Amino acid sequence: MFDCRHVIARCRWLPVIILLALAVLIPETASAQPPSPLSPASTEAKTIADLFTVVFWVALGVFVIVEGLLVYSVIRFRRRHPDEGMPVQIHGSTPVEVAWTIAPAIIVAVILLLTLRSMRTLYTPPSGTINVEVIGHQWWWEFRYPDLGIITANELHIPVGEPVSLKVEAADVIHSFWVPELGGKTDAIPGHTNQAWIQATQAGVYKGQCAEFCGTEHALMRLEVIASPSEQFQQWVQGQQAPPAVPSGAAARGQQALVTGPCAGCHTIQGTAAQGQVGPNLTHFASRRTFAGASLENTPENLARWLNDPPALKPGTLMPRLGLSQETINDLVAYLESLK
Ligand code: HEC
Ligand SMILES: [Cu+2]
Repeated sequence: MFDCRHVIARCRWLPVIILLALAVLIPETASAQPPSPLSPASTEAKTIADLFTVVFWVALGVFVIVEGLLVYSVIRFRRRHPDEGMPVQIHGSTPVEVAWTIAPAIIVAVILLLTLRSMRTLYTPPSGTINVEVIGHQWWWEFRYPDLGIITANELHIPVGEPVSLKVEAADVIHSFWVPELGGKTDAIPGHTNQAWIQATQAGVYKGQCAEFCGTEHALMRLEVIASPSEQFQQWVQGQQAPPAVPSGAAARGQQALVTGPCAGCHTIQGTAAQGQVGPNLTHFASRRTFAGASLENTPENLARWLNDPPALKPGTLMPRLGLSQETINDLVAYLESLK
């Protein structure tokens, strides 16, 4: 038979070695630095992170006290000799029970009050100067600025320091809008609007991700929030409001192919006959850093690969493979990359 005692005696240091190895290896593999809710860059994310910090230290204190008493008792009252009898058996102690009922009740009440205070901050948005409708689609995000007449995809532009009101909805199934550094998750539910707001405190590009499993490409349903100083934001707004440049040469052939081809049934390009509502609005496609749910960098090479075979880059995507010729693809790329 396998004798456990020998293995344990010999490998007494094994758990320590494993823990040390993990402590060294985990930060190594996690060096890609995913966005963390603990490095908040907005008023509401900070509210959440501050609450988390308090709860964390309280929980750590409770853990240390409880585990400390436990370890102390285990060592202090252990059976020292095999012939030692049973210890005195006791049952119940009113003072101790009162203490361990009241102390946790106080701790939980304090945490409750702090939580209610944070929730009040989170659910009373400062009156937003900018309104955005956030619409989750399988598997990309649509952003509409109804007051500014802008519709874009996967990249939400906001000015730093100003509260932005979000109305979160979904076109098909339930999604969840989540940008860890800018705030908590907001469910995107078909037929129901949820409210949220963001007030970015630092300029930057913040990565987000759909946080509710929504089908095949859930993992590639990403987004970016681009928070920039007010003048830069205004420049972006003007760029988006301007009609796209009139194409010439290859780009003009690309426009022709797009407007007369199947693309027009799914995509809108303002000022053209393409008015489809299935896929992202492409009016200012070239102004975006990324595409396809912020999963691909917006370069002519990636765009050509995408137009050739979308499901090869994003299996399950609702944009089908259209069997376009290399020439048509080149023209379409020239056109789309001219839509600044
Ligand atoms: C059946 C509807 C449909 C057709 C037809 C279609 N698309 Fe799409 N397209 C989509 C959908 C849906 C997406 C979003 C894909 C995703 O991110 O998963 C998309 C994404 C795109 C994108 C990336 C946009 C972004 O910002 O993420 C481009 C560019 C594009 N399509 C161009 C075209 C062109 C050009 C054609 C015609 C040759 C075309 N599409 C035909 C539905 C369609
Ligand atoms: Cu989703």
